[in-house]
Amino acid sequence: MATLGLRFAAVLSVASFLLVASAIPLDVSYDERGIKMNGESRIIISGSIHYPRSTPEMWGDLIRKAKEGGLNAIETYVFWNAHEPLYRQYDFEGNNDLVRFIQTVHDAGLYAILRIGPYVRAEWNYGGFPVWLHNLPGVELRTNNTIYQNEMKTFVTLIVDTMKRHNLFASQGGPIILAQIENEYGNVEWAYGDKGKSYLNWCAQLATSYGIDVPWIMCQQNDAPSPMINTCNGWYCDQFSPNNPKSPKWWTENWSGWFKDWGMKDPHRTAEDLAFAVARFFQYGGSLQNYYMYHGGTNFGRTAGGPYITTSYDYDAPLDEYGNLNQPKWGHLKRLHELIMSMEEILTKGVKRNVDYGNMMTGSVFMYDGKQSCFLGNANQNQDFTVNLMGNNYTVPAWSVSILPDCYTEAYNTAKVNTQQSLMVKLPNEADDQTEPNELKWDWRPEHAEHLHGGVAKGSVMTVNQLLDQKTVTNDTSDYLWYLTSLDVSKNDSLAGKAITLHVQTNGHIIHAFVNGKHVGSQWGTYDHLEFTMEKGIKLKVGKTNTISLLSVTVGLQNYGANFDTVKVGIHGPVKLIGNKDQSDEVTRDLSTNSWTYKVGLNGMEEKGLQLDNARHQHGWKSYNLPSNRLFVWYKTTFKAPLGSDPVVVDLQGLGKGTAWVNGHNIGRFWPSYVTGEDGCAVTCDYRGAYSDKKCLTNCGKPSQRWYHVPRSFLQDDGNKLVLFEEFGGTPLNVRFQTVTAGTICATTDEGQKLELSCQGGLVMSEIRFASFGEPAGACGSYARGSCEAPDTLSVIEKQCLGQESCTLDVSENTFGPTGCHQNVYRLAVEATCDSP
Ligand SMILES: *[C@@H]1O[C@H](CO)[C@@H](O)[C@H](O)[C@H]1NC(C)=O
Ligand SMILES: *[C@@H]1O[C@H](CO)[C@@H](O)[C@H](O)[C@H]1NC(C)=O
Ligand SMILES: *[C@@H]1O[C@H](CO)[C@@H](O)[C@H](O)[C@H]1NC(C)=O
Ligand SMILES: *[C@@H]1O[C@H](CO)[C@@H](O)[C@H](O)[C@H]1NC(C)=O
Ligand SMILES: CC(=O)N[C@H]1CO[C@H](CO)[C@@H](O)[C@@H]1O
Repeated sequence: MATLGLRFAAVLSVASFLLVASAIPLDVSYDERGIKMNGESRIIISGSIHYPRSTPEMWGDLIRKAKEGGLNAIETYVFWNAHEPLYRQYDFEGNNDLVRFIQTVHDAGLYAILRIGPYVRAEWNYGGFPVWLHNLPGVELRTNNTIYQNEMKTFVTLIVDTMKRHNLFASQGGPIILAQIENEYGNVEWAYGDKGKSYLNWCAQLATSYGIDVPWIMCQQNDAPSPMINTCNGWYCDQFSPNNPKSPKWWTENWSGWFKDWGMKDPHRTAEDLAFAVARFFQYGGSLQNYYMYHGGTNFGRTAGGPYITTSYDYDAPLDEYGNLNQPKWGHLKRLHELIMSMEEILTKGVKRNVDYGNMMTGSVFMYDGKQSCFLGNANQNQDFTVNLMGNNYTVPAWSVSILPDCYTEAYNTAKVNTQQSLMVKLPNEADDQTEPNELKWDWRPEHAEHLHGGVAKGSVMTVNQLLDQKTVTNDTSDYLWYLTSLDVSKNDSLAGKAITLHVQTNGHIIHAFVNGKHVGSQWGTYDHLEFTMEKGIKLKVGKTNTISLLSVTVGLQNYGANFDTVKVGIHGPVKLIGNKDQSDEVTRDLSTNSWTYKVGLNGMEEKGLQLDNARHQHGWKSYNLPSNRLFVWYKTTFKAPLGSDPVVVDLQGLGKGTAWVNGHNIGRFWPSYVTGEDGCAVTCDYRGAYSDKKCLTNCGKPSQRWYHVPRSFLQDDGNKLVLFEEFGGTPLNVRFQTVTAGTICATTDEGQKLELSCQGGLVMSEIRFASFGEPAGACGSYARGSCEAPDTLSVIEKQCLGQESCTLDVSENTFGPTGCHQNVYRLAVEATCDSP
């Protein structure tokens, strides 16, 4: 964290140097067809990469892969609570270096779309709002409220001014071609009544007042006031039309997959279906679309929203969490992007004629300057159709779009994936001395909670006769809040001699309950059920003072919904003791208005800083008697960075729940003990039919997140430190560092196509395990030969590809020799193993 002035001065000198070469102002305008750059109509294919979800060291590579994947723009939100975590204390460093991120986009020659919000949703903690904002007296968020509007204006102005100062708007020669104010407000506006409408207009006026000379958008806002452009977010947007007939048809969030919460299986959206949605959007006159996400990345630290959003934000995006190509999705879309871009002029300027073949089968012919381009779209989910287009017959598989750039040759069909598939594997850390027997050495110490044993809580913030909302007390500076109270039980007390039940009602997300220093139970809710009641049998000491200590733990604050900011969290009560529950002599003692003392955070973290790289308290760690099944334990170990440049993950299998730090960097919450349900993972995934996040699931009956990303830039060559805070009593004995890379690559490619086979991260093809050109069947891992094939296929591929990182094959009889088959089109199936050279 630095003061703003200093930081800006430092960035300015670098940025102004970089900008010299390319600072040519661009005039950005639009008409109903789309965006115009210096008067020229353009197609924009953009992808979301959120800068705080990766590191500056990763940005260049991610953006380069996005460009290679055929994108011409990168979109990001701006994250208010990352930049102003505490009131007027700003952070624009490291992962939060927004200027550097936009500059990196610019350096790659791409455009940028800046969605300022400042509300973002994004499965980001509290939707991007800082919690201090909620704690301002009299404030109401996202509505006609002066206190809120003043703060929003201060922040948005800061961002706009920062971008201006670094000449980052297109009108200044920078990359930003569009900006967004608010976000999906249309989804919730009803809940705010007239005040909501008035706020919406105020947002539009605020945006316009900046005079940045690039268009402003408002997504999911079908009453967007002119000149705000209403845009679509969704899995499909082909049927969308903006409220203002002068606005173009733009798609700001095409969900490339879906996010995951703790307990959820891995969602997958197939390459076929995603390509189908994109192709249809352009068939129906769209001219700007953005993948949400193109790279999802990681919710480092406490940035995961929620509640219950996992640390991984992989999203099944074209680039995986670690920045690897997610194949075949990345490559299948790349071909589509290149084709759409090659048709830019005709799509943005051409006249369109639609043909309706019935049964949700449609054709579109674009005509311009004597040329024509065609789309054949089949939205029927189980029937293939053969249709006649300009005298020729074409078969269009169910749920697919064929693109014929000259209305004659089918250059692409969304259901025919001719790109390789990569199966990623995790490899052991060969750099670590302890690879034999592959165990890390651990030190441990308990979390010291003196207040559990009747001591006075150090650093307690307050004592009041009331149960308070957790975020109001903590300002969300920690996940942890102790609610502490005590009661005297005398011999003549009506509770004495009865069986006692402790009853705690909480609004979430986890509680650990202790009575007289003894753990009596832990419980948590789920993504769908945040509130829950805990009931545990306890023992009270008669004639003595009894302490009741409840640790309430948040797992990311609510980020979505009307008035989501007011959703309660923590123990709101009642908290009761029930004697002889459900019997005729039942008695209840309500403790909700007892004297409650509040203590924020953990001693090990807030007081001792055990997680820090240069922890003040090096003593007190033990290396013997590693605990098993003990709650609230700190663990630490050292390890060597894995060799090479492949992404690094840490496998936390065996642990319960907590937080992990590598060299002082918080790599996020872990919860591998949260196992997904057994059912719902079909063996095959049918891409046909409308996608939903319940389709094509994997990872049933397994930890919802077992591996955690450790960015290379968090590591040094030697002596790396991993610190864990374990809340549930899991064991670190199975913890391993690993690298992620493509282990097996497979492809089935039609004759006439070019197939690029490629390992990632410096690996080479060490074995061609299967190759057949003819009529092969089956899928990756279980390919089978057909009745005919070109006999030399394997040797040709071995000659071209073995020992290579990548190779390109012309899939034809020219390359492999005659197949002896009698089909119209032959296919190549190939499976190769990638290994270190
Ligand atoms: C919005 O707030 C302004 C002043 O803060 C007030 O004059 C106006 O009546 C409010 N509009 C609505 C619809 O509440
Ligand atoms: C297209 O299909 C129709 C109906 O099956 C057939 O009559 C016609 O001859 C075909 N046209 C061509 C060019 O193959
Ligand atoms: C939370 O913020 C308020 C001011 O908004 C401050 O008075 C209070 O001390 C803060 N609490 C913590 C635990 O930081
Ligand atoms: C219980 O006993 C204590 C003294 O031991 C006395 O002060 C108190 O009033 C008694 N309470 C009741 C409810 O009888
Ligand atoms: C705006 C929009 O297109 N929303 C769509 C999002 O995706 C779901 C599921 O396919 C559709 O039902 C919505 O219409």
